[in-house]
Amino acid sequence: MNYLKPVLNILCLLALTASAVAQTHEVLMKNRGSAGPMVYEPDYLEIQPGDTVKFIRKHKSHNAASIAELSPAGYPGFIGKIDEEIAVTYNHAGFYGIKCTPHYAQGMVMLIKVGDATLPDSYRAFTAPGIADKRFQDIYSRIDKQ
Ligand SMILES: [Cu+2]
Repeated sequence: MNYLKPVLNILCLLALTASAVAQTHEVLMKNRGSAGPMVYEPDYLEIQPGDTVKFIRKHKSHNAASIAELSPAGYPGFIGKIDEEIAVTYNHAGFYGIKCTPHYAQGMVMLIKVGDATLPDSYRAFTAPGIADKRFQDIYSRIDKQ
């Protein structure tokens, strides 16, 4: 039965490698979704450092851009072009707010949690424009219920 040991070692190694592989998560940019008009689906993601989020153009005239007030200190941020299917890799733990530039006040926002992080109080205190504020408060209440 000695032949089993190297096989088990290889299986363990494979399992460890698989869990360490970075993933790509897809977010749809839509004119309408289950939460109403102008949405990202999903509007909340929990990912691991090294993972990538790709924004898919389900409908036209949307983009994805970081929100300075809802980003960790020192984060350089990004602004995708309209209709660009931008892929963003997150290497550092924290919460990252995303907005569609033309539809920010119409509530087209989402939040990404990377790794181990606690939602900062400054995020709750920040008032996003228009419907975006209600959508963020809704996301925060879902996080609080976890
Ligand atoms: Cu949009």
